[in-house]
This record gives sequence, C-alpha cells and structure tokens, in this order.
Amino acid sequence: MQQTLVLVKPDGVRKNLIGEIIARFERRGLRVAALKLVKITKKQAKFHYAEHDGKPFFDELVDFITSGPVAAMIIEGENAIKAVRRLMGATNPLDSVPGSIRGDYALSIGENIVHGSDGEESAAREIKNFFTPEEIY
Ligand code: IDP
Ligand code: MG
Repeated sequence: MQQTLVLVKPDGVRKNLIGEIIARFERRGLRVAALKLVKITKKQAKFHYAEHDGKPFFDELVDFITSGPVAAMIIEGENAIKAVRRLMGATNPLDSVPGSIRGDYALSIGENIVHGSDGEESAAREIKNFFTPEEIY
C-alpha cells in the first residue's frame, strides 16, 4: 500500500475540476485518505518544489502555486504513486495522452492542473508539508 500527495493546482480549482479529478482516482480504485482546500505559503511552496530551486521557471512556479487555493489530498492504494502519475499524464500537456487528466484539461506546461509525487521519498516529504498525522484517515 502506498500513499501519494496530490494537488489540484490553482488552475484546476479555478476551472471547477476538483470533483472530476477526485472521481478519476476513486473510480480507479484508489482511496482519499486526507483532503483539504488550502492557500499555500511561499515557504511551503518553495519546500514542495525544492528540487526545482535554481531552474529558470522556479519563481514562476512558486508564484503560480500560491496564486489561489489548491485542493490537497493524500491518495492511497496499491502502487498509488505510479497509478496517479499515469492518470495525470505527461508533465507537458502537449505530450499527455487524451484520457489523462492533463491530456483532457490542460494545454500549457506552467498550468497543468494537477501535481502528484514522483516517488516514495518525495511522497513522504510532500505529505508532511501538507498534513499532520491527525488529518490522515
Ligand atoms: P511533474 O509535475 O510532472 O512532476 P516536474 O518536472 O516535477 O513535473 O515539474 C514541476 C512543475 O513545474 C510541472 O508540473 C510544471 O507545471 C512546471 N514545469 C516543469 N518544467 C517546466 C518548464 O520547462 N517550464 C515551465 N514550467 C515547468
Ligand atoms: Mg514533479
């Protein structure tokens, strides 16, 4: 059993896609173990995206992810990390297959609707950045 951190990013929230995205995970057989709407701080955003610090798009990324509320959730299930990444589609929506979340709802790499942890280590770090143990069911 794995847990992964998923964010419906501010563009996904603005487009009223929270329910649609959660439904795709649930229908696949994955479970919501924690869920909340939050406007994240710059500090929290920089920690979340620490691996990208120094890249040319880093400041833009932090500005965007803090531009409005995100729907933060822990998705749990067998191989949840990979299953969620596959459901999300490729990072650049132009390469995401239709049928994936990004392939259906996004066109721009900077505004690609959804985040999902890319491995067990990042999932553990990212979950701690968003949820206390008491918030996880
Ligand atoms: P991921 O979200 O698919 O894991 P990452 O490589 O971890 O992709 O990048 C984090 C986020 O940063 C992406 O979802 C995307 O929104 C943004 N991003 C990645 N590469 C670029 C880029 O070259 N230009 C602008 N934004 C980018
Ligand atoms: Mg990533």
